[in-house]
Amino acid sequence: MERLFSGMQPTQDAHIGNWLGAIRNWVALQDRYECLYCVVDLHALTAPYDPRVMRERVLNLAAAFLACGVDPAKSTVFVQSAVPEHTELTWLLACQTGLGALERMTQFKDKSDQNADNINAGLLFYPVLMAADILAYRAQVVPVGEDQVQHLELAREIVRKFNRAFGDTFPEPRPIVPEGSAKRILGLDGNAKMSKSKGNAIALVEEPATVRKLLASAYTDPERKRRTDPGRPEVCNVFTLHGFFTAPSRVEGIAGDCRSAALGCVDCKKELAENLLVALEPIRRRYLEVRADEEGLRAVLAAGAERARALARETLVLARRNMGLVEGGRRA
Ligand code: AQP
Repeated sequence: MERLFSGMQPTQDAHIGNWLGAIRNWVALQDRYECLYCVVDLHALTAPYDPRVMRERVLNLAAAFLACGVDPAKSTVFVQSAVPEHTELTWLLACQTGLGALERMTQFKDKSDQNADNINAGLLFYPVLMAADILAYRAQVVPVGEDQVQHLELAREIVRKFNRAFGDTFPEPRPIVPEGSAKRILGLDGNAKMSKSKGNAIALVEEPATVRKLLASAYTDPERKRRTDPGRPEVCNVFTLHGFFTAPSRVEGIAGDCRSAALGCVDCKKELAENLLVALEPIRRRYLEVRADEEGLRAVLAAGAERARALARETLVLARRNMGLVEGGRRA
């Protein structure tokens, strides 16, 4: 089986965009690849955060992975900072990465705009750490969302440069877009990508009353000002979300009723809220169980970290040796 790596940041609790665009696919990929799924807490340090809540967020996100069906018996589930080889490899790779390439990354530019008062070097190094995450396991396959394509391309470039300079060390990781994966779910503002940090998200585990309230505030077709105006489902994010949570036969009916104004936005959102709640209920139930057993959750993460570390150590021995570093200085 080929090896697959994917990670998610514990910036806030996971949302339905993370589920549709990533975690849901991870579950399906477990039977086809040897999967490593990681809570990438070191990446999350690049944005301002409160150290008192970070620990909770890491455990919440790991619990969300399991609640969605990531199975530790099939996949290695762990926390990035528990495997220090990620940061060591980051340095080795950084010395093979052009500064200009890092400065050109779209996400670096976007995040620098968002954090104008905290443009830290970690933001710039983010793609190198991401390359290290993948290459520490010599993973061949990476499921990517739209916004990670550029970073993965850079990781491939780093591999080519590294292998040219030091001999064949890493495989070039190949992006895969899993079947049926949602490329870019928009937030409740109907405009920007649903993001943990943008406050436009519906959390994966949320009180039903909050889900209803949040959806009631969701933007729809901006040109539909009155209840009697015909709507345009093709530009409406609420309609797009129906596509994921409502039976296909009913989705067609909603499109027709929206266009003819037989269905108003308020009722359309209410219907979506109920369907969304049905889909999320089993995840929520399982999440509450997993999260209540913190000892069990920590044991899963400890076992995952141990396995991940053994793999990463092997890679680091090879990388250090190929780079000409002295081997005797530390235990392999
Ligand atoms: N809106 C989205 N639609 C589809 N897929 C999405 N993903 C995130 N948002 C959407 C996918 O989730 C995975 C993990 O993302 P991440 O946590 O590493 O970082 P992100 O993409 O930056 O997610 P957020 O929510 O936008 O986090 P913040 O606000 O902290 O930056 C990725 O596979 C991503 O494609």
